[in-house]
Amino acid sequence: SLTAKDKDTVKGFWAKMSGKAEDIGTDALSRMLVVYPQTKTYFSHWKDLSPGSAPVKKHGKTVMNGVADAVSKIDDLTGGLLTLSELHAFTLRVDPANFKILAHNMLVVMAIMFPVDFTPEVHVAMDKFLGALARALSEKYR
Ligand code: HNI
Repeated sequence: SLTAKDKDTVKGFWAKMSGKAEDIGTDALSRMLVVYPQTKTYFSHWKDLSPGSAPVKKHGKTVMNGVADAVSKIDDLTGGLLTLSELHAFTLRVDPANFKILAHNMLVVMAIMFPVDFTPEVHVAMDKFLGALARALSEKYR
């Protein structure tokens, strides 16, 4: 689980990258849809699922707002994300395995966009945080 130091590292890296959050969200979502095409089924109502399309950009921003909210609730992710978990479980019916897939794509894009700041220490803290976020989003499935 996240140590106090991990939480500080997550908050510090988030402060550095949050200005680029929309770009990170767009690139991570674009990459997920290309590399893991099975994820496209959830977005079949969009007109254009190609990398960087208008709906991909819009949703990239939405998802990163969710991640920003999670950073602010880092001490109680399970409680803080219950409503969002319910939405994904009962309304959107997203297979929770996909949360890990999106988290992986976010890490890849963060590493590309912040090659200097994305140290091994930041990598492990962000991996643990996004893992905890994925678990919190999976909470209402059980
Ligand atoms: Ni997700 C809608 C946050 C992972 C499929 N998603 C949202 C919304 C937020 C959000 C916020 C908007 C909620 C609202 O309208 O009240 N999603 C997140 C976060 C993660 C995540 C923080 C993980 C880091 N979502 C995923 C994954 C999938 C997914 C992995 C499927 C592969 N989400 C959706 C779909 C919608 C959605 C589908 C509705 C989209 C739409 O077109 O309205």
